Amino acid sequence: MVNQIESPTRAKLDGPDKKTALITGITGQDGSYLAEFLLEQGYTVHGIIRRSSSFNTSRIDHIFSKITLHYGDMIDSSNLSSVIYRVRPNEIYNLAAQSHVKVSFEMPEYTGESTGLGTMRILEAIRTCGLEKHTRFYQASSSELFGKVMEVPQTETTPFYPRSPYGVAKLYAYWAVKNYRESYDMFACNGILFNHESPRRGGTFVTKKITAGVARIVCGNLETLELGNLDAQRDWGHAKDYVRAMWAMLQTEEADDFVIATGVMHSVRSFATLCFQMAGFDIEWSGTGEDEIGVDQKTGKVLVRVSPKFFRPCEVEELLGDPSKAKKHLSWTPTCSLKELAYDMMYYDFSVYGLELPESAKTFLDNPAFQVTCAQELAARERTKTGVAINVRGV
Ligand code: NAP
Ligand code: G4F
Repeated sequence: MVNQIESPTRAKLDGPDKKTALITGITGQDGSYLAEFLLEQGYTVHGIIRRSSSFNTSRIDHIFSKITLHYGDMIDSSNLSSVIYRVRPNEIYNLAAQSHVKVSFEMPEYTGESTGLGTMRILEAIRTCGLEKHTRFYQASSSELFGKVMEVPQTETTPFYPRSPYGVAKLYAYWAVKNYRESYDMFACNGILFNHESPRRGGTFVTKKITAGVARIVCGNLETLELGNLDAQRDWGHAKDYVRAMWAMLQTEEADDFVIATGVMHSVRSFATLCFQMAGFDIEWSGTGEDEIGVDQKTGKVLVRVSPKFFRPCEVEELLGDPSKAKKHLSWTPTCSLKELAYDMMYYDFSVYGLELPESAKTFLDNPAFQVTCAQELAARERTKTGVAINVRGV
């Protein structure tokens, strides 16, 4: 596979109907699924990628030859303006962010710069390039805005109460989007997305930590999985479903903000229980707080223990979204249940560790015909192993 990073000349104008999209954060979980989805819709897809001392494109290697990448960073406004000026996108999806809530307590200023001000930089670049009537803008807003929730479930009108530097940065970005919509009549939308996961989820988010942890325990690579707050509850959906909603928001007549969620909430403990059960363990929980453990009933082995090092200075205890507005105005509904999501992630992580999920895992699925989404990723891993997928970049 031979590819190039775009040289700094202006992009050619495509045919009248072919739309061009620019994705910040294209190397992330959502960016990679969105790029695939937009290619399927016939878009020309550009993405902004950070310079890294090691390859950071594993999630997009399988579409590398179909997209154009530009080096950039959310904290470099002249670079962002220059990319936007050259690409003249019809749609910008702003997904780039320091997206880890716990890390934001350790890097509050950088999180504010990239996740908060970064959004303002893009909005201002659209305006100064004179593209405010040409470019539609999607902002990756977050259910972390609701933080210490003021009502259950949360809707587009629920008051915000962020509980981390990440949430505070996203709040700034949320209001910047509203302000530019009202001030300059820009088509700019906030997608207030609740947690969404997938086989491509970053390894330090709790669902992926659990699914990969179970696979590592099965293959003998990990003794006990250490987690933080097991009582936290989240409304978890599949990232593949959620990128459809991002696109749908930019296809409406009028710019607006939408909650995207499944409307169902589960605890970290119950997600872990489900995953261990899918792998054939009979896990039982005992103790409370920092002393709680999850033990395999067959062997007496401690599978999970709590470590305070994963606690946050301020916790968001529960998040539950009401996606009614998106259902009504975007005709959007999630297709993947929590059990299917867990199965998809477990199937992938087991394959990564050279394992197969037991046949009995399927009995947890309400729909036994469920097809895993990770066939492409697994094929890409095989190609990489055999040395076929070597990217040659234009630098
Ligand atoms: P992710 O996997 O962490 O991806 C983040 C992306 O942003 C990566 O491509 C990363 O590049 C890039 N990035 C980080 N800092 C940057 C910087 N300073 N300049 C340029 N690029 C930078 O996140 P995700 O789960 O796909 O989420 C996408 C967006 O949705 C984020 O804004 C997140 O905050 C938001 N969101 C996510 C969820 C969720 O549950 N997933 C829910 C609500 C909102 P590298 O690959 O080089 O690190
Ligand atoms: O998986 P998490 O790290 O996701 P969190 O904090 O909800 O943030 C994610 O979702 C947001 C949307 O609501 C996004 F905006 C954000 O970018 C990110 O994608 O943690 C989920 C819950 C938390 O309550 C955390 O305290 O799981 C709890 N948890 C328990 N043990 C753990 C762990 N979280 C992590 N990361 N690691 C643990 O060991």
